[in-house]
Amino acid sequence: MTDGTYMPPKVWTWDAENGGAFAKINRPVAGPTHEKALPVGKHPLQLYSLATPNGVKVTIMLEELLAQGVDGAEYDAHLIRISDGDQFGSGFVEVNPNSKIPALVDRSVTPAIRIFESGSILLYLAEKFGAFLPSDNAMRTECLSWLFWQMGSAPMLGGGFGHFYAYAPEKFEYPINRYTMEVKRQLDVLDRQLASHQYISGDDYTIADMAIWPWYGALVTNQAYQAAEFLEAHTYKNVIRWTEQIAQRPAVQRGRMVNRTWGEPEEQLPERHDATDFETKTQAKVDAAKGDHT
Ligand SMILES: N[C@@H](CCC(=O)N[C@@H](CS)C(=O)NCC(=O)O)C(=O)O
Repeated sequence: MTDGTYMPPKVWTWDAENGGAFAKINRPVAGPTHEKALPVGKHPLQLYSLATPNGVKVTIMLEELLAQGVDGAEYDAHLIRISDGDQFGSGFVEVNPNSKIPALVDRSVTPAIRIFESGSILLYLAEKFGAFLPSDNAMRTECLSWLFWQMGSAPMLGGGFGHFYAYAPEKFEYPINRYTMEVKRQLDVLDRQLASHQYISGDDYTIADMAIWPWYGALVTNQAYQAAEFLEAHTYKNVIRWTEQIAQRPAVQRGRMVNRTWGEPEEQLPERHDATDFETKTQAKVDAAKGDHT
């Protein structure tokens, strides 16, 4: 570094202590760091996750399926603490070689099927249960276009804008400008689409909404990066209308709680193994029970 200008060396070397948030878990290599088998619960679907926007997509889908009476969608949701490096345990890497949540194992089939990447998981569940993905070819294609739009766009929001606006060790104008420009463009894409459509891909609520809502809904309601004012989120009126509409769905409210270990204790359900856990095993209930016994 001279005059504050970074000159890349001939060959990059790994500075494990670069000071940024998540520096502890970021590595330039893949594969497991330690031996650890994954727990397996009693249900056909085993989810290994955390309630980040990528994790919440899947728990919303599973809760929506159960709300429709799809018993085969019963699931165990095991907590993966990514800040502790659980995603680098050998068992997790066997399910997702990319070491990122969410990861799902379908044990209702033999041999069991592993599914990683949230978009792939949503599509797998939609096809397996014939739900939240239109059957008409044109509508199905539109839905999948938006699903894949999310997969390509959200890294600009999270890894680009969110990282440099909220997490980088210093505020750098260049990347913040670059990614703010892109995120505002993406919000405008959504806002224009939602001006003439109730849901992202048309009249029906689909896996495209489930994929997009946890990221862009959180952004415009100031729940991600505290950036709503900076981005003038209130100007994306159609995105806000859609965000609020989806937030009212009981399955969405349940899905948001699963594998959540921060925020209000009554909104945290660190692990979910049964539908009744929402009543009996929230962090608020656990804390209250501890209080009763001490
Ligand atoms: N494209 C992936 C992204 C998954 C992802 O980035 N997961 C993050 C949490 S939101 C993670 O597990 N990070 C841990 C790590 O990078 O080590 C998906 O949609 O499933």
